[in-house]
Amino acid sequence: MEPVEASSGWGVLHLFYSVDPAAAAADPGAGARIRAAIDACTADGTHQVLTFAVLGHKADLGVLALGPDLARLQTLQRALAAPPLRATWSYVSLTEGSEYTSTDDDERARLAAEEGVTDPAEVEQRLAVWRDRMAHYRENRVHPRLPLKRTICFYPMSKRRVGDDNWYSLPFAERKAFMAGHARVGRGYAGRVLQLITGSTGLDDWEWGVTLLADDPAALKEIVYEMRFDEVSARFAEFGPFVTGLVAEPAETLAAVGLS
Ligand code: 76R
Repeated sequence: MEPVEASSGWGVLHLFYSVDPAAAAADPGAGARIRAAIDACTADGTHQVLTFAVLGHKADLGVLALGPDLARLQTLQRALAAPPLRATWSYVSLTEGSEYTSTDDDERARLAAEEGVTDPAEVEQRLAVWRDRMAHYRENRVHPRLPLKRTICFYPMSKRRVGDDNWYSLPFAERKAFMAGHARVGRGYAGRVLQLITGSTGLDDWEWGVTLLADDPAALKEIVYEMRFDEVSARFAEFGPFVTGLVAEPAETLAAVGLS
């Protein structure tokens, strides 16, 4: 198939499989075949695949694949969905920048209010450094390079649309103020939790996919728990199913799920 690329954002597939033990026993080449399919997807150096052994019986194997070409991601999906793997769930989304990131004016106001910086030359110098940092941050949200943390948690979520708690009927400034509180909680986990928020409105059953990566599984629980008290989550969040897994290189993950 011809490449299919979004004008903005990379494609993201979260794929979940169970392993049929009898089919796996009868097919000793299955692990190598799956590794070859993953290698073919990532061979261009741009598309990335994370594999994880799922904890609990929602699935055995989880695969997070992302990159610019949706056709390439579908090719991987098709190669994996064959015995001894059986697809149990999937989620489709696109990476996205944030609608609510701070603007130059926000940062100018913050410099004045929080740091007392008002001298025009100093403001400009501080803004230049800040713009550079924000450009990197945005680039990493839209075109992420996933690190190999030891654990992963994935769940889809939406913003509520009920009565007075209708996120989509709030004015932009109010939503932005809410999200600033959310980001403050999130930044407390800098270095401990890496989050990837991908958009799925119009693409799958929920509005966002939340992927959390951390070496310490307790950090996954703590960040989600703390977020529950933040007003954005407390008032507006609706959640789908949660899946947790142990991330490793493909060969190790496949061995862990009985596909060496
Ligand atoms: O501009 C930015 O990217 C920083 C501010 C920010 C936005 C706009 C941010 C920061 N997030 C944003 C958007 Mn988030 N995030 C979640 C969850 O379980 C729950 O209750 C919520 C699941 C977590 C754990 C989390 C973590 N975030 C979003 C959106 C889109 C909303 C929209 O557009 O309306 C969702 C659905 C969402 C959900 N968030 C952060 C984090 C963390 C750790 C940060 C700080 C990142 C950093 O500063 O490095």
